[in-house]
Amino acid sequence: MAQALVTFLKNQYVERDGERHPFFAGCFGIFGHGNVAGIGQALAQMPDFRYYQARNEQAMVHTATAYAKTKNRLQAFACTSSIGPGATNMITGAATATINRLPVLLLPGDIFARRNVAPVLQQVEWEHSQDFSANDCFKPVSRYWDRIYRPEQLLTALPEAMRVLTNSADTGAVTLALPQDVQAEAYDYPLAFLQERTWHVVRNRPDVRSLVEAAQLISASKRPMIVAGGGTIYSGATDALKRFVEATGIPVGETMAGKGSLIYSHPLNMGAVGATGTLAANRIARDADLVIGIGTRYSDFTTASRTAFTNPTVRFVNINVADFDAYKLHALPLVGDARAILEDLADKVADYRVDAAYRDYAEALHKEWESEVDRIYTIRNTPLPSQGELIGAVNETSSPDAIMVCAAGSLPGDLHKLWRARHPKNYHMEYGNSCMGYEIAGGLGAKMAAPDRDVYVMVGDGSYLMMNSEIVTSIQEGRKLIIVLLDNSGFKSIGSLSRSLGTQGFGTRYVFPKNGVLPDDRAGSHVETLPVDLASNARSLGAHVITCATYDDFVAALKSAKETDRTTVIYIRNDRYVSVPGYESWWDVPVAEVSDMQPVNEARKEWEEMRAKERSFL
Ligand SMILES: Cc1ncc(C[n+]2csc(CCOP(=O)(O)OP(=O)(O)O)c2C)c(N)n1
Ligand SMILES: [Mg+2]
Repeated sequence: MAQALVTFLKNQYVERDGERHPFFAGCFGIFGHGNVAGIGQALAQMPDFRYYQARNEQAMVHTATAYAKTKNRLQAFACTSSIGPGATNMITGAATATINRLPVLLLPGDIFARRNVAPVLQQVEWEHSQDFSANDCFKPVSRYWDRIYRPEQLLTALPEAMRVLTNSADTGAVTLALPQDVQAEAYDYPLAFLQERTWHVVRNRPDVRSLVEAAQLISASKRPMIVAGGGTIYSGATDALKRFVEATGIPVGETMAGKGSLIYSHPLNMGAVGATGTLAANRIARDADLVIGIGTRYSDFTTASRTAFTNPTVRFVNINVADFDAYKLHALPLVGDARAILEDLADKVADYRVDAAYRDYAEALHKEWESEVDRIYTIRNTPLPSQGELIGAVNETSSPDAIMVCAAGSLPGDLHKLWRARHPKNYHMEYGNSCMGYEIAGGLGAKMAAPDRDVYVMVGDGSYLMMNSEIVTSIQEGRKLIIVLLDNSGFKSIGSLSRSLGTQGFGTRYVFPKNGVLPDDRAGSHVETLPVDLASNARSLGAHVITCATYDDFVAALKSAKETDRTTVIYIRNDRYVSVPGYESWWDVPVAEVSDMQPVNEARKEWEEMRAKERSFL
C-alpha cells in the first residue's frame, strides 16, 4: 500500500496557464515504528521521489508550507511521521498550513487496523470506542481527513486529497492517517490509478451580473481603496493589479500575506493596512466609501478589529476564489480568480478615474510614509540598537530579489510597516497562525523553492529557542539561510502588549525569579539575566555565526554573510523598549472587567471605548 501511495504521488502533475510540472517536490519525514517499515520502505525503494530528513515533525510541516507559499501553491510536499507524538507534533504545522490556505499532505502513521495487539506503543486508548486514535486531532485543522483501514481505500482517498490540495479555494493541510499494518499490506491496484494525472488550476470567473454591479459600485465611488491580500500574489495577479491601479488611481493597502502585491515605491502603494498599518493606509481606510478586497480573509489585523473602516456608507466588493471569504463584511462577492477578475473589471471601468484631488492626497500620504520609514531606518539607538534600524539594515543590504521570512513576535508588526517589498515574494510572512518556530523551518522551505535567491530569516530569541532545529537540516541539505537573530531577552511583543493592558510585562522576560516570582518590567534593569548563549547554540548546530555589538557591526555582518558558504546566523541584542509606534489603529485584546490591579482597570476603560467603535457591516 505504501509503495502504491508513493507511486501515485510521483505521478501527480499540476498545470496552470499552460505550465505543467510535478505537484509533489518530495517527502519530508521522521521515521518511527509507525512508518519506517511502510512509507519508509517505499521511499527507500523509490529514491527518485526524494526523501528529506527533518529534526522535528512540526518543523517539517512548516518547511513544506513555506515551500508551497513560495511556489504560489502550485507545488507541495508530503510529510510522513510515526504514530503518537510524531503525528501530534504535526498538528501545529497542519493548523498553520490550513489557516494560511497552503497545501501540504500529511501522512501520520496510525494504530493497527487489525487491533489484535492493541494497545500498541504510543496508542491513546479510549474505553468507549476502538475507532479512535491521536490522529483524530487532525480533523479540525485539516481540509480533508481520512483514515486508510484497507489498502483499496487509497483508490477513493487519494483523488479527494489531490482535489483539495490543488483547489485554491479549498486547500490547506490534507491528512491521510495510515495504520501501520495497512501500510505494509499488498493489493492489486489497477495500473490506471498509478499513471500520470494532471490537475488543472483554473481561473474561474464570477457571474456577469455581479461583475456589472461591481463596476457600477466602483464607478460611483469617490474614495475607493484596494485591500490586497495573499490571494493577489498566489493568483499571479500583481501585474494586473498594477495596471488596474494605474488606470483608475485607486490606492492600495496591503495585508500581511498581501505585502509585495505592489512594489513599495509605487506612488499609490499606501503600505500595510490595519492594526499594524501605516498612517497612509489607515487614513485612506478610515474614509473609504468602497473597499475592494482582493484575496483577503479580513483577519482582525487587517480590519483593526473592525475599526479600520469608519465611513458610515462604506461598501465592500470582495474578489476571492473562496466564496467563504468573498461574502465577508456583507460584500458584493466576486467569486473567482483574482487575475481574471481584475482584468475583466478593468475593462468594465475603463472610463473611471478617481478625482485628481483624491489621487494627490493618496500620493502625498505615500510620500509622507516613505519619510517616516527613512526616519525609523536612521534612528541610531544606544547602547542597544532599535529593531526598526536593524530592519532597515537588512532591507538595504539585501539584494532586491531576496526573500525575507518571518512569523511571530514584535518583528511582524514592525516589518509589515517598515519592510520595503521590492517584488511579490520579497516579504514572506506567516501571519495566519503567527506560529513561533515557523521562521527557520519556513526559511528552509523558501530556500528550497527558490534556491537562486538569498533567504533572510528574521527571528526573535523566543522563536529561536522554540525551534532552531532546522538549522541542522539546512546544513545537511546545503541550503544556505541568512538568519538574523534579534535577542531582546524575552518577548518584546507580548511584553509591550502586556504593559499596554496593565499587566506590566508579567511573564515575558527571560530572567531569574526573585523570591519565587518572575520580575516584570517594573523591575527595570534590576534583574538577574539568564546565562544563555544563543550564538554558541547556533554554532553548535553547524552554522557560521557572526556576533554583533553595534549597528555598524550588524551592517558589516550582513555584507559578509552574503559571501559565506553555509547557513549563517547574525546575532545581535536589541532594545526591548524602543518600539515602532502604531498609526491610528487598534487590536482587540480583551482586558479583565474586574481586577485588583489599577493599571488594568485603566486599560479596561480604554478598551471599552475602542470596543464600542467596532463595526459589524450588516
Ligand atoms: C507557538 C506560539 N506560542 C506562543 C505565541 C504567542 N507569542 C506571540 S509573540 C511571542 C513572543 C515572541 O518572542 P520573540 O521571538 O523573542 O520575539 P519578540 O517578541 O521579542 O520580538 C509569543 C509568546 C505564538 N505566536 N506562537
Ligand atoms: Mg525576544
